[in-house]
Amino acid sequence: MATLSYRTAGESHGPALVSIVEGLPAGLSLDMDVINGELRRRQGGYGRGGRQKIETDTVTFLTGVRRGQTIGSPVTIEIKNRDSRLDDTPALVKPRPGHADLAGAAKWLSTDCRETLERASARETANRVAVGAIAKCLLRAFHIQVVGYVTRIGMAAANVDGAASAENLLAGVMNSEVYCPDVAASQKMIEVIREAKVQGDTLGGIVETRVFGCPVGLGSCAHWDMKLDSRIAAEVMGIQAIKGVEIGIGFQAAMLPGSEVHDPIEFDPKQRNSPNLGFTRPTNNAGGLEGGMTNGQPVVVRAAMKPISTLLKKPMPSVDLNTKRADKADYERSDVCAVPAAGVVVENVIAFEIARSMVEKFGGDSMTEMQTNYRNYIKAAAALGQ
Ligand code: EPS
Repeated sequence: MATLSYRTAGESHGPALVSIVEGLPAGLSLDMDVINGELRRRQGGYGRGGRQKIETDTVTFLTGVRRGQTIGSPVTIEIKNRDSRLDDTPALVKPRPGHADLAGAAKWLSTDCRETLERASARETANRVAVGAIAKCLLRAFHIQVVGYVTRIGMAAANVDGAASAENLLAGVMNSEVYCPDVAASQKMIEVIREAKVQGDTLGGIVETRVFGCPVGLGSCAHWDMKLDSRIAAEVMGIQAIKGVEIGIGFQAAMLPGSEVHDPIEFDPKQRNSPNLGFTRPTNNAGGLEGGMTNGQPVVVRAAMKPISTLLKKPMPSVDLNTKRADKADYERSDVCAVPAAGVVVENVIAFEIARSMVEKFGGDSMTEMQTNYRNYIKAAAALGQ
């Protein structure tokens, strides 16, 4: 079975971030505007810190690409760090509650948390956004759109129309400094971030991603680790500061009877040859996934981000790892709120998982082969029954 995979490497203040992506079919056009545009969006969003004023994240392809297209060999991506000074970074001996500092220092037998935090830093998410943006280029060839947005920052919550189109959501996101399609809520979110900054505090929130246009049958119920919902949850939970992941109505399903949770199945012959094969659902509580497989409805994923653990004016109680005496946690330059940026990361790792499931189902060494396989599947599936 053809599959797609990636690894990332790089420290926050090392010379560069790199990723290797394997399994991309040959002949995939890599749109630099899309890839660098996603990196730019990750750097933005109201509430970001000083580092983003130093960096202009852009991708260089070191391998696997010729004249803007993949050639079937591993693709290596480089994103240079302008703030490259790893050897000169100071020791950090008073771990920040909530960060990887304490556990990492003990794990690697050190009293200096620096080496842990350099890799644990959310700077690494630039890698995952670049990889996800490549996945978006692949999904575009199959008219699959992935849209992410913010639904909550601290106590400021948005109201997002569950039936909104990808285009409407995108337009709303592009117009908002916090990447939230609800105009009034965006304003409130900016206010709560501003207030947190004045207080020297930080804020978390909730982000949501919807994937439009997935064909029925991506993922598999054959094995737990082939279920698309399990893979998406693992990818999203692997993002720095994410503490919860929901699919569809998620935890709310536990409170309602089955008759109010499950989405009735209807058939519209006009849509028979489309990715949903004509099977429409008046509701989408399942978030587009049943039995770990896409059911033709938009895939809906929500993630909760905790507030950033580096606090400027009110460092949390901690302990000096050298003296073991009580002290305040160290301060490192940081963000007040990175929820909008996290939304971009979530959206892109989900794009990667959808692309991986597409490659597994439709495979092939080239885009031409993969597109032929896709068309044949829709044709065969649409021809079933009367
Ligand atoms: C980040 C870069 C980092 C942090 C932030 C995310 O750069 P620096 O440490 O030089 O300011 O701003 O990382 C964290 C919040 C964290 O806890 O590690 C980025 O590019 O996203």
